[in-house]
Amino acid sequence: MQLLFSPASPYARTVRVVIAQFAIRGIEPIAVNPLENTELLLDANPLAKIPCLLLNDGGTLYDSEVILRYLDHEYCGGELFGQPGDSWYGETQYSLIKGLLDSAVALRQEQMRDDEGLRSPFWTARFEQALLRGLAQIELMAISGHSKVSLQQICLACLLEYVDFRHPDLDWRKVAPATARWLQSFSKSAPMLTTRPHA
Ligand SMILES: N[C@@H](CCC(=O)N[C@@H](CS)C(=O)NCC(=O)O)C(=O)O
Repeated sequence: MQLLFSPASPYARTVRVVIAQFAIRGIEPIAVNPLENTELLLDANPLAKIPCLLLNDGGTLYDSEVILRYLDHEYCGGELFGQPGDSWYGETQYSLIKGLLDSAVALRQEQMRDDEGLRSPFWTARFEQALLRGLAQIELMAISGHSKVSLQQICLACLLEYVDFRHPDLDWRKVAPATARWLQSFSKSAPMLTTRPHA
């Protein structure tokens, strides 16, 4: 199998961390820049988005949630998602983190529009506020309290390090100080260290 990813993508990073965390073998990472619209990526995903998992039978899986569910089913014994109905609150936490990933990436797109003189102050503020409100909510949840590494923890850590990478001026630690302390130790694990975002 092959995983199309970019070293900056937080969605792809959630998949890469799970692959490392569960020592899943047989997946070759292939770095692509989604904005270059390569034939490889367009053949895999008409949306031209990463991550994509190219399966050995010629099929392709996207987006990150589908790939994570596939890996969980095939290699992680259902430890990540559990059974439907096990925890609707856990599913909601995952949805909140996915929504915050969307806000952080949309905020990055606003940054990139600066070069074209098209950045929107309205949308910039809206994405920043969603991030700060969401992380204040996460501070109240018990996500970082679990001793066993969970899907929510992996995705949250990928989100927070992406925010630090692309939006270093967003002072999220003010609204989520306990989460920030948790990240300090969580980010030192090998799966996190070997997948740190870079341009
Ligand atoms: N919902 C998708 C989002 C994937 C996504 O937006 N990836 C970004 C990179 S971080 C991308 O490929 N962007 C290219 C584009 O939007 O054209 C997922 O979870 O995989």
